Amino acid sequence: MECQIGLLPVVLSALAALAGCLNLFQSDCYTANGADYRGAQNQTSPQGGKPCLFWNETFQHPYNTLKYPNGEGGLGEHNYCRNPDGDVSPWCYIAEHEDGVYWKYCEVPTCRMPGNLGCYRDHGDPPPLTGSSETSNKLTIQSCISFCRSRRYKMAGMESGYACFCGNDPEYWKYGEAVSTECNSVCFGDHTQPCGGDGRVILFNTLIGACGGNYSLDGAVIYSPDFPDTYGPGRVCYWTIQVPGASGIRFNFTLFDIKDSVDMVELLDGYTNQVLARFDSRNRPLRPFNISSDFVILYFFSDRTNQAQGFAVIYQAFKELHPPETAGPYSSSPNQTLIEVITERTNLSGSAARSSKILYVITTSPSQPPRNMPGWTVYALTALLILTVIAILAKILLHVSLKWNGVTGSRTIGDCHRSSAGDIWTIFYKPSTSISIFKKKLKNQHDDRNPLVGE
Ligand SMILES: [Ca+2]
Repeated sequence: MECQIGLLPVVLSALAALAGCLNLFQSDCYTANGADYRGAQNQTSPQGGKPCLFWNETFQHPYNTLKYPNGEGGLGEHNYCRNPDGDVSPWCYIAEHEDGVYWKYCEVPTCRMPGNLGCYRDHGDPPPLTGSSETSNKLTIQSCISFCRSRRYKMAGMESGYACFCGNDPEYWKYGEAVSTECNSVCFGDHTQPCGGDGRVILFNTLIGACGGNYSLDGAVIYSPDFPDTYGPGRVCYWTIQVPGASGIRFNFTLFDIKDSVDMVELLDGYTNQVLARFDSRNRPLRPFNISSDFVILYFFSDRTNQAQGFAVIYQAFKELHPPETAGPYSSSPNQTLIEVITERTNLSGSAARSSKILYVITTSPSQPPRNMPGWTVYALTALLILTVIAILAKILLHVSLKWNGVTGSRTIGDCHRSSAGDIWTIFYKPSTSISIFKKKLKNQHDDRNPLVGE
């Protein structure tokens, strides 16, 4: 399953990686940490890994089918690798030996989200990516990707949880690829995401999580804005998918997490801008479907509240009269495209009423301010703006004076970590510097961050 993308020129490799090296539809994971992995690997590595224990026999540990009897997190009467606690990668319990290790991360080669180019060795001189770089105590995969994307780099790499590298280097692979479990350092800004390791850089295509784009490849994966972080508030994004010569395009939402009914995803006919399908928290895309057009616009909208993970959608253009058949119940009528089925199921009159509003948003500037603003609102906003500027200036002055006083002190990373959350600080990154701020979680203690508990 390993992709030989390193042998291709960089642009091609980046595109091929996003298309998943032709394994687009076989990838088992579309989240960055494999929380959606439901495959059947039952040892910690495909070659010579330790066998996993059955989840219905691990009652001495917090994660077992007695505590989670309804398949939460993919647990069940099996011993497959899973990630029920929002860790950075799938893992499983193993038989405990005298060394005290009773769980391990699983190296699952099929569980690499499209756009993740892999985990690579970094000896530091030169680094695998030689463009811009930064360090941050709030690093997430997307904060690094956004940093690199804004500088027009095609690849972003994270290392040791807090370092971010950008580049277009075609030979990023030349020090060798490492197994995915060597890139399992948590991102300092989000402990559920993997951000490389000690002397290991995890690389991503910077198209991931972009707000919009133009696609003309036969197939690709498109992620919601800011992915794998939750999508931001007030996002208005659209992507064009135009594949000349195609008779239709098949869509498959492999991930869909939208929590309120205002946020939504729509598919529009690229030529007429007619809304063909709308999905939100109440109307989820349950199965793959086809659209009989070679030009489709994907549209996403979020309001100010209730952000969520978002979506990952695979599209694949087809040219033959009958599309590649993997369809489920939607294909009950062979001459009816799936989008027609969906349109039938949707309340068309209601859709049409809301469509015009949406098309207005698309065809006009999304950031257009509201009109007919009362005069007092302008004065209030101006006053607020002035106060904000004063506050920011005061904070900068305070910060500068603090930094001036304390810059000669031997401020360690540990100190930095304990400093207040709003504090701005920088680590000077050195490859192969061993840092272990975060303790490994204790699986024999109750973990309050447990996403399955949901409290
Ligand atoms: Ca919302």
